[in-house]
Amino acid sequence: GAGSFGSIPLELIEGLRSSRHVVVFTGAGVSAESGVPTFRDALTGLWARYDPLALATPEAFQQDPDLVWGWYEWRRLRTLQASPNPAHHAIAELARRVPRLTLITQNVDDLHERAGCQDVLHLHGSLHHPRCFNCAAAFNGLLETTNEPPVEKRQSPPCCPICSGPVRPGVVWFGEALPEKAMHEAFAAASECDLLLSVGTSGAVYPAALIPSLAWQGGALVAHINPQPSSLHSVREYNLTGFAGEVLPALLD
Ligand code: BJW
Ligand code: ZN
Repeated sequence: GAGSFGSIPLELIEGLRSSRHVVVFTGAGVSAESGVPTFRDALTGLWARYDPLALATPEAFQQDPDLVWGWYEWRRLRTLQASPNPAHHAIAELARRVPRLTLITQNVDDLHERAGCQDVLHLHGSLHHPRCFNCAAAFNGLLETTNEPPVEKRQSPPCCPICSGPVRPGVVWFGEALPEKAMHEAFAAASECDLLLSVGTSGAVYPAALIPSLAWQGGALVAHINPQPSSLHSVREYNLTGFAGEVLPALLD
């Protein structure tokens, strides 16, 4: 169907109908309509208000663990208050309609899971799986789940019960390797799929940003769903310019 973003090219509608393996690759924009801030949007993005080098690197955590832990706790609690939006629900519905769907996300929230998607490949980890900074053991202790609107504040991370090292958020910081299994599966799926939907990502962060190009290089159709159009490199690449929560449900009509 046609929405405020214009009409969907017939090639894409037919590609989606005949596709045996669809990959959906998401970034922060898919959660924006749930009220979870993106990173690089000019006014509302996290990096417009906070310095990534002071918060999203292992060095920052070593230097000031209370600052970094408190900031991620604030984000984790805000995420717990958010709910999946029509974009998350449309992806879950698409997964039920096509023979095979691989969902790859750069997001550290759990909104895809809460919309009913299983086996999500989290390339940049999760806010909800903290681990020890020293020995990497998963931390299973209790963390706050308050419903009060929290504000970011310094707070000491819990101690690892195994080595007493500081517990860190289970996300992938700048300069850190991506989780090997998720990355391998994501690259393989992108290379062999028939159609890839890239939703709400600026494509600024590597190696994740390579994923759409692996798909069109492998002969798949690629559609970018984003209010900011992407530059196109292949005749198989399209822009569906608009909000994920509007474009994705329309794609299923
Ligand atoms: C909507 C919308 C709506 C809005 N609907 N759309 C120079 C060149 C190349 C690479 C490098 C370089 N210098 C350094 C590097 C490497 C670095 C990197 O890529 N840096 C670039 C920034 C230059 N990469 C790394 O460090 C990675 N690791 C690595 O390379 O390791 C090497 C290694 C190998 C072996 C051993 C050891 C090391 C790791 C990268 C980790 C990224 N981590 C973050 C933070 C996670 C934790 C946290 O949450 O705090 O991940 S950064 C941040 O960016 C987060 C995101 O997942 C990631 C991508 O952002 P995303 O999702 O695209 O969001 P935005 O905000 O950028 O875009 C939102 C989009 O949505 C916009 O386009 C909007 O228009 C759109 N939108 N509303 C649809 N309603
Ligand atoms: Zn430990």
